[in-house]
Amino acid sequence: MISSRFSFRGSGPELQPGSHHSSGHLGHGLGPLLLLQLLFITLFVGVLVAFLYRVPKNPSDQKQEKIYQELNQLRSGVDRLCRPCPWDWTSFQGNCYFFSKSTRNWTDSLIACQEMGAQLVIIENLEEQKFLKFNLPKKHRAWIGISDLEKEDNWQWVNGSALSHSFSTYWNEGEPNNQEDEDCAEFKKRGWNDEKCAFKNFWICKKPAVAFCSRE
Ligand code: MMA
Ligand code: CA
Repeated sequence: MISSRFSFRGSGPELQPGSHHSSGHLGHGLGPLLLLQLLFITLFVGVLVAFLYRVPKNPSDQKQEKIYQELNQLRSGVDRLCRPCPWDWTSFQGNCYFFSKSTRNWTDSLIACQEMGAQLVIIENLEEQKFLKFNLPKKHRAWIGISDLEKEDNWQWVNGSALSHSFSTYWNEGEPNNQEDEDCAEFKKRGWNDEKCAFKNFWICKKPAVAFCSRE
């Protein structure tokens, strides 16, 4: 029945149920072929339907897409206006740094940083040391957040932590020399120097960077 429906009409004795051998042969050969044809037709129609429905977008879809594009452009524009640090501060590896334009003694510099929600800078690694050296105006010397005010030759950061031995290379050659009692550390040219705490100096503050606008 199936073979006669899908076969070529009048194609000869093979399709007649008379020949036992050939009809048995056809039952094995034509069945999978028809299935394959059906499969192709189904696939083709499916792809065609999907294609026809997808390509000509209706006008409201096109409008929506345009709105999305404009929204994304606006978002990237806003992102560019956002800063991780306040104006006049420089961002570096998740922190904000303030290089003062006026001078104070070490204690008043410490207070100035606190009043801005920051700390007199605590240096944590060589990258940071290099960043500060590079960003400090050439002629400026600047207070950093370390002193041996509590105990001579016991250098302590303003958060109470001790100076790591590995940081001894950050001192300028011959420093700290405690010349006429120097208990506060400054950046001077290439590295650190201990200086009299009453000396009026520029200073550097540090505080964590905060995202002032979201990217969501
Ligand atoms: C200054 C003062 C000292 C420093 C020497 C280095 C003359 O004193 O800044 O703290 O050790 O310079 O030459
Ligand atoms: Ca010194």
